[in-house]
Amino acid sequence: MDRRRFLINSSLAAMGGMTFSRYMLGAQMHWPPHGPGMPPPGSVSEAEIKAARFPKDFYWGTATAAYQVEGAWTADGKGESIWDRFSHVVGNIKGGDTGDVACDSYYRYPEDIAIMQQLHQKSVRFSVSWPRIQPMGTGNVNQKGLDHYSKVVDAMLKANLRPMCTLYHWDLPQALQDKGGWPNRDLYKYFADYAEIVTKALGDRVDTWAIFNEPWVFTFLGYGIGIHAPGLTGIDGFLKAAHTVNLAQGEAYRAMRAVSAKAKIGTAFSMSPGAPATDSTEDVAAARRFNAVNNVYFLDTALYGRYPDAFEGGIPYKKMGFREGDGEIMKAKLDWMGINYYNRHIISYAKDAEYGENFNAVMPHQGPITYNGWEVWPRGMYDIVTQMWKTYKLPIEITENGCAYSDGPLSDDPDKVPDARRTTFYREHLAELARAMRDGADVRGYHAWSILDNFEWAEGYSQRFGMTYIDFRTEKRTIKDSGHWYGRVSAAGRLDV
Ligand code: IFM
Repeated sequence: MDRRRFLINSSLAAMGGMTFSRYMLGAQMHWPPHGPGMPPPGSVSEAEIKAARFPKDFYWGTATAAYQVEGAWTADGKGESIWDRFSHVVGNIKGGDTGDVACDSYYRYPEDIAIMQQLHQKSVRFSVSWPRIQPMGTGNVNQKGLDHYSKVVDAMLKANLRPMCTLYHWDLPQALQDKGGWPNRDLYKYFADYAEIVTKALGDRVDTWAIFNEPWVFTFLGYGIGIHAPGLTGIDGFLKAAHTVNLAQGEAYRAMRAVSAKAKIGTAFSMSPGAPATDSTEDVAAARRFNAVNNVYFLDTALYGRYPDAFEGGIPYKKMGFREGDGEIMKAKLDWMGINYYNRHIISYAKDAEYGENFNAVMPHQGPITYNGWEVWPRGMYDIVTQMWKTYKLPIEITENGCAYSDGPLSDDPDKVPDARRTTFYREHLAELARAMRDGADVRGYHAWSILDNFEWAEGYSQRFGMTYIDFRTEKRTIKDSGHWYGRVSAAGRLDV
């Protein structure tokens, strides 16, 4: 069972009695209907696979995040993060796992980069840990933290990898949580200071930046329903956190731009196509609200300086702590948008008297299901990329796409990890991406999540998303069959390899 979705579904309790949007697994839901003579749901034809072509300068890449791979949680003057604090509380993470050691990539990054090089990679998405740079979240800069990332970036460049740096992938300094965390509006200025510090230190070598990773996920799961750090619940907290993050995105953008004119600045958004369950006016409007809150709640704010229409009954400005002039602060003329695509939803109207998103979002189980219960739906890649391209005409990078399967090394051949389902997943999603590009979408790169099995947040080490198997007792890395396949694809620019 996908615990994240399950818990979102049971969020009514977590929200202290208040109702909120309902995200559900739809094990019984078959949508759209399919019958005899139709291709297996969600699959992509061999003809499409063969037809897929990618430009020569396409950025073939993989992605990771600091807390999920680095370990070394107290090394070299690093401060405590909300994930250190949260994972150290028994019961928060499956199996009592923590990111204290994770993949040990803080020390083993040369080995990880060598794997990427072996797999003909051209881009690597990684994140900087804010508490390594500013242990208390404000003020004093920890030079050792900056030196570390400087070495990492040099190693990436030496391996001919484009470093794509994410400034915030969820590990807020605990000292800032002690001041109220993201619902505290002051954080938008603190974050911009941090963004400036990192851009000054790395901006001579890094030119592609993601300000945030999945702002909806970390504000909703962390402050709305409490299954991620810092584990808080409540509608007001979520709305306020989201608003501060929107302000921070604009303020950080300006701080970074002032340091580097050549920086290409975007954000990695979690996005999911949401089709209405029927063509009734109510379901169609509900699907629009789903798109507003789930996909573009942090994008329209940047591009237009205003919130999208996410709630029946209007935008709850008061609850958000919105002040006059905030529209201008939120604005950020992003150079590109990052799409993290994992699955689709089917949306129907649901009256939610206390709030106003008023939809049910169901993840169908029509396609194959991965180890964490997510439906495999390659067509969703085409749908979301095309939708975003047509709406915004901004260059796109796929900043994440991937799947959890538990395959491990063969007992009689420990250097081999057959994971055919993951290869099929990537083949079909990439074919759908190529089709979107053929139909006009300007997509510059693709980052598989992830190069390594790693710490999957509340799921600990139980979910393996990597193209490289990690033995978490020894930290031995073994490239899975899917990784070798992806290496051939990256070298050839084709999927029929
Ligand atoms: O592991 C996460 C990542 O940190 C953010 N996007 C989704 C991935 C898989 O759940």
